[in-house]
Amino acid sequence: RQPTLAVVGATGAVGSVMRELLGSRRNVWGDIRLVASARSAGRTLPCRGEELPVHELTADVFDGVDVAMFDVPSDVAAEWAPVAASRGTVVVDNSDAFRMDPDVPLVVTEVNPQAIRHRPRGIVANANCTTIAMIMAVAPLHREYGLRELVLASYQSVSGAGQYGVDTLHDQLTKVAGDRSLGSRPGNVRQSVGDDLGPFPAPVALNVVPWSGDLCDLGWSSEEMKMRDETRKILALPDVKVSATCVRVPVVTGHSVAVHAVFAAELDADGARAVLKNAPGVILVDDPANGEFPMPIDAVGTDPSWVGRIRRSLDDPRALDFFVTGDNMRKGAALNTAQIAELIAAEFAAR
Ligand code: 2RA
Repeated sequence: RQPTLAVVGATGAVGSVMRELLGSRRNVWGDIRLVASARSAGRTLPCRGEELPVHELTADVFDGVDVAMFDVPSDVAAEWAPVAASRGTVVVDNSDAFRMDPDVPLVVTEVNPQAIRHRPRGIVANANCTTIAMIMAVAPLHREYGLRELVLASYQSVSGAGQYGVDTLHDQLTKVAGDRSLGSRPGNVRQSVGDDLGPFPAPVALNVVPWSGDLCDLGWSSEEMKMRDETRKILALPDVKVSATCVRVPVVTGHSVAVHAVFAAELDADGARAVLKNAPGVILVDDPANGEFPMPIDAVGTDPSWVGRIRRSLDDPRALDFFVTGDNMRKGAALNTAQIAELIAAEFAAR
């Protein structure tokens, strides 16, 4: 039978992409129930070609729901995902509330789909957007060459911080537009942007901000810790070395990562290109002589991770450098969540 799906957080930025995907992907779902906070309940929203009512998030809303895709803040997910699971709903959660729980699989569907089978809490976690963009390219290379170490620098778009982040960048760009003196003297961009920094610790227009997330031990940010911890869990490499520096850039959508990957085996750039060309969910764009690189302005609105600038390290025949870009709202959030949910839907179809 076709399982019933709930979309929890249906009115948010990622929830909107989830609804869009439900209209464009193969239809594996029976009824779809849109769920949001009390504030949005009673509205209708387009989904799969019809206008559907938005229900308030309550325990009863999960009655008869087989699978729920959650895109809500972590504290809301921490409270409500177990409620849904206790009613027999399999939850696919896009927050960071459960990612490192040993009883919750952390899944990127092209990398470790088998992990969804062991889900004792009835919850499956979707990885962080920055991790997903990067791991889509690193995982197939790991299978071929054996990963030993990653040194990463992210270039994260403002939509990773939600609609508030997007609105903040556009508002700041409006303020700085046309003033050609900006950026040539200390502090003048700050003055022009003013005090409203939105979700960021510094102006993001005409700037890059080497910070994303919360402060963790020893000066690392939570976003940097996610890249390390999630990579280790998804690849089942608990000791692999990962160092990341996460940076916010004035891009609306599309997270990019510069990757330095060290492997057990020696490799060359052409061999790595051949691996990536055959990797599911990866597009190779690597022709610098013709100005072809992976960039967010091209990757936005698409499903794959775009990979290019592939070079073997000049100093280590086991190390590869490359650049990867992916749409953080799609594969980085809504799409991978939907793909996990579809794997679970297939279990219902097989019953
Ligand atoms: C960000 N990765 O870009 C976060 C969102 N989960 O801010």
